Amino acid sequence: MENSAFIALGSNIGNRYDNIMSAINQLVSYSNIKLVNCSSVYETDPVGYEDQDLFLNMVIEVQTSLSAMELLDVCLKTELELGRKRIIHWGPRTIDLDILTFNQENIETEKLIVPHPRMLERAFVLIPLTEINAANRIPGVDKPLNLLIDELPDKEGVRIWKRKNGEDGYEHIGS
Ligand code: PH2
Ligand code: MG
Ligand code: MG
Repeated sequence: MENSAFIALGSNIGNRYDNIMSAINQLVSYSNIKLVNCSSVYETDPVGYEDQDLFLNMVIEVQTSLSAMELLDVCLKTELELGRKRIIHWGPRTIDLDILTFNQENIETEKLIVPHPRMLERAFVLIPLTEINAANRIPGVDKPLNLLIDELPDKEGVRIWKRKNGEDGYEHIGS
């Protein structure tokens, strides 16, 4: 399990919390993906395409022996298994799994860009990420996360919804 990745999760269709928990359980059902940490769950105003329901968002940290591309395939497969349909760009979704960072790597391929290119502007990503990113840094970015968050305009759109309950995280995440 030599690789470390942070993954953002979001949902704004159906039972949003169940969708997020099912996605995490699906990921950790792979023997080569281990859950290391998870943030609180936040309720967030939609960004980009605003005429849609509120999201739940959170960030998790995993360790994995998969490559970044293999982890992406697992994320996309999990989205499909949970019934995601891509209709409107940035529109409503049952589940969205975005790889934010993969080790300290910069990856630019057609299918995957890491660190996630829009994460720096998104309070719904940076706020949960800071909660669990002890280094307080994104690879290749000079500013620490807490300063990046200070500068974001839409922080009020990100409200705590379910606080992480201690070291064990969530009762719904199996092992
Ligand atoms: N995801 C988007 C577009 N807008 N807004 C919120 N609040 N949360 C999201 O996860 C989200 C979004 C595209 O991935
Ligand atoms: Mg996304
Ligand atoms: Mg996505």
